Amino acid sequence: RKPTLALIGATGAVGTVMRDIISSREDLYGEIKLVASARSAGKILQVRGEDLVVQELTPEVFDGVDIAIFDVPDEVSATWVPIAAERGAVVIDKSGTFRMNPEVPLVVPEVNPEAVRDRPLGIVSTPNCTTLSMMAAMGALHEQYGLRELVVASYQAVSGAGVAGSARLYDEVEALAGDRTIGQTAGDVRKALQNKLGDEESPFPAPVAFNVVPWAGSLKDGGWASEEIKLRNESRKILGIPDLRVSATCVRVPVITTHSLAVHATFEREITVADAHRILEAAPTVVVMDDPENGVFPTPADVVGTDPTYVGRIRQALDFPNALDLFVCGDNLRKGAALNAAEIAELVAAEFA
Ligand code: 11C
Repeated sequence: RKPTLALIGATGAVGTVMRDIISSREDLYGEIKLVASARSAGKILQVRGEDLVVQELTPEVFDGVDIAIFDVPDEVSATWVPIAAERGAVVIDKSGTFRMNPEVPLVVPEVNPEAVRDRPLGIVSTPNCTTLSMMAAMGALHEQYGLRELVVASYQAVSGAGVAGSARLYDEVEALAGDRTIGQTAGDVRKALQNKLGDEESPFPAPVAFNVVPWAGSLKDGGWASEEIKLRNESRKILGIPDLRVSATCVRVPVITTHSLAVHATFEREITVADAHRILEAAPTVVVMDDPENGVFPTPADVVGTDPTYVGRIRQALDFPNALDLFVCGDNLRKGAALNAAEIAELVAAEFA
């Protein structure tokens, strides 16, 4: 039997990509329901070439649903994921709410697909897009060389903050464009944005156009940003290395979509650039773009809208034994969010075959 699928948060940044991904991959589903808040209910959206009316999020909407993919804010997931699970759906949740719950598997199909079956609450979580951007590559290297430490700096796209994040960067770029005096005096970018955009709300704590912002998420103990803590905890859980040493600095950059990470990874034994190339080239969802002599490396502009994890700038660390430095790019809305959730849904759908 083909399972019934519900997409909750169907109108958001990830929801839009999700509809596209579900429409372009193997069609494993019977009925598909699109679900969103009361504000978006009644809209007509397309999936698999069909027009569907968006339904309001209510308990009854989950009746008859076998698999429910949630992409909604943490607090909405906290309320509604248990309701969907109680009504019999296997829930795939993109929020941060359940990821570290020991009874909820946190799944990246390239790394720990078997974990999807161990779901006592009927809930499977999908990781944060920053963590996900490096997991396929780091999982492949870990399998053969044993990962011990990760030191990471992220370069995160604004669409990580949803539709409002992309809108803000477009607005800021438009507001600043054409003035070649901007960006040369402290505070002039802020002032120009205030003049042009007034008090329009930004999801970012500083201008993101003509700038980089060393902050993503909310404040945690010790001055850490939530995104940095997620990257540490989620990497440990997905890779199954509870004592993995992780330190991260998460930074927002003026890129619409595709997160990048500069990774310094230490392994149990020596690993050469050739070893890393061999392993990563054999990993089905990883693309190696690494030819320094010809200026070949991944950038968000070349990666956005595609599915793989791209790795380049692979170097053996000069002063640190058993360590590699590398640069990873991944579309934060596709593998970072919708694609990973769709791949988990496919693992669950296979149980209905
Ligand atoms: C960002 N990674 O780029 C975040 C968004 O825990 O899923 C996703 C937050 C999360 O802002």
